[in-house]
Amino acid sequence: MSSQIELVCGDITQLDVDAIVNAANNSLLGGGGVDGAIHAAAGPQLLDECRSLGGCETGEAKLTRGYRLKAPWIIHTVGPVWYGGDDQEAEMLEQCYRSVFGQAVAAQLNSVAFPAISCGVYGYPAKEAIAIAVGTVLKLLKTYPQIDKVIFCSFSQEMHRLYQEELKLHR
Ligand code: AR6
Repeated sequence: MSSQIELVCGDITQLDVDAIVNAANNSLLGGGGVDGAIHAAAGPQLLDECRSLGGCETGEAKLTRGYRLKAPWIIHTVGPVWYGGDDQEAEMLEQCYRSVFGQAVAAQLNSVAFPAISCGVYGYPAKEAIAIAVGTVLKLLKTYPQIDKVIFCSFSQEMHRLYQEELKLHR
């Protein structure tokens, strides 16, 4: 298992990292789930900045400031909606992790915390999504050594356990 990866069970808005990742929607104008929690914790200036961004395609990522968060930056990405698995969901989910790393490297950030992108409202099966998240991040960490810490933040013990099991497979 990569020593750069940490698993945390809790609220991603409380984490002290360079950037937390938001599982947003194409409008970038807020929503429920982790998106709602991040907007509530960061404060209204986040929505003002998001309005200027012109939305975000699925699989892409955009950077904003973190405002009232401990994390100075937020990287917003839009995961795929799960339509059964034959609609390029896996490719798009992998692309989210790649796009987030692209933004983090461009902004010279060193630590990033991810929620389980697409695993809530967007319905992606958790085990499959976590396999993509962990596998893709392990590859990206080799390519971009300047990223020295990635946290996978779960919001439930069940999700936390799935990350632990997936990481064991890579030991
Ligand atoms: N900290 C960490 N993880 C969280 C938190 C939190 N505070 N809150 C929820 N999660 P979701 P999606 C977990 O639905 O599936 C929004 O409305 C949650 O338990 O937030 O990508 C957007 O605007 C789940 O495991 O994101 C979009 O419309 C994971 O975060 C849509 O939902 C992702 O769940 C995006 O859906």
